[in-house]
Amino acid sequence: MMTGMNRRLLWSAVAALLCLLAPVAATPARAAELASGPIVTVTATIKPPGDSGVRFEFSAVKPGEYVYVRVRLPEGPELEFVGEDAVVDFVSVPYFSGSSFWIDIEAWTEENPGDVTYDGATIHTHAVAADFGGDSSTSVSVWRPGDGYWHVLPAYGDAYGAQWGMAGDVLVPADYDGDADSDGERRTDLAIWRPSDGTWWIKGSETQDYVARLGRDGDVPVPGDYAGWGQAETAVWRPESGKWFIQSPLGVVRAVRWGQAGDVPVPADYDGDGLTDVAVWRPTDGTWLINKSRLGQYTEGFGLPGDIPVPADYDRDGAADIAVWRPTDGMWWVQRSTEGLLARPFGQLGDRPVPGDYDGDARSDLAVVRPGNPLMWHVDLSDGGLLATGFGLPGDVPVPLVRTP
Ligand SMILES: [Ca+2]
Ligand SMILES: [Ca+2]
Ligand SMILES: [Ca+2]
Ligand SMILES: [Ca+2]
Repeated sequence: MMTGMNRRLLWSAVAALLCLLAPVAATPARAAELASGPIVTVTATIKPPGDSGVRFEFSAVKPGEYVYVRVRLPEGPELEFVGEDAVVDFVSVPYFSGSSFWIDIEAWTEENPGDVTYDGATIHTHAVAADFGGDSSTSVSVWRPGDGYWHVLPAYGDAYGAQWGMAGDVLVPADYDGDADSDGERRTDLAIWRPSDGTWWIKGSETQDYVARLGRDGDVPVPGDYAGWGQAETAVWRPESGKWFIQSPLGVVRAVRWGQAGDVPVPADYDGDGLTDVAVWRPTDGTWLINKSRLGQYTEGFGLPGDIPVPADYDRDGAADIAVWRPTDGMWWVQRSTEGLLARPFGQLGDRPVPGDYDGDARSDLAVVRPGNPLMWHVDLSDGGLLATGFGLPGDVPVPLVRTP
């Protein structure tokens, strides 16, 4: 098992990428330091939906200097700013629609004209899956049904454990308290759903622990931020009727009919507007049926019977991509929303897919857990390199595990 120090070394390439977790939907805009260097500090603020845009503020360390800044966004023109007296005014970027994205920043001053360049920075508006460290990275993590212990190996820092839940419970980790703090960290909360009585036991990372009630035995829990609260709602899908029951943080339940018995619920934000979309995958013929919150209903055939749906954002445009993992040959088939089709072998028969953003670059990484003692985690890091680490015992449930047909 790797030590915290080794992990830090492993992630050293990532350390250059200073991550900012910006507030999401409906939360007040909040500034956080995005990147800093010897010459210029850069601050970015994402506005809530309805007032879309991202604003940047740049300031030179030395007062009185002119600051030159060039910003490249995934879409739209290159932006250039020049300002004096250490501060450039806030600048709106009106075509930004509200999702996680990557920006490249160059900044320099007249005194230091050369190569004062930041590699870039990621702005997340979505909570990262299984981010127990609050570092915008998926944590290698397992749950042990025998004693209800969660064992977590964050991308930064040391492994730790916490008891929450018991045998028979279903894992429903998500960010229920929307706890983006001044550092922009938005931590996933330990949470379980108990089928016998439909209770949700949530261990808030910022708020007090609390219990919610929704669903019954036979339902499939599908928490997500369906309405743009900036925090996960409790939700279940009922296979027999195809109904989704979604409960707001205020306790109001609404029902949506989508899918039918035999489908696999695959909620995610497929249109990148910050809101989770109701969606199912039909294993019998490989059809995806997605009710996009911004772009409306969408159907596509992708995948074969026997595949495991693994939707996530693999190309860092803020929209979840339709994707399957094929257990028979270990192939990942990803219909990336901006970068086209990806077909890549990673993993083998007997593995379980556990995609997530383990290196924190806002691009989901291909990942599998291989049975064994310990369980072996293999991650194809999107910023380069492989992570292979033993973590967990036979019988443990990998926390980032996706739902299987
Ligand atoms: Ca939280
Ligand atoms: Ca959406
Ligand atoms: Ca995408
Ligand atoms: Ca990644």
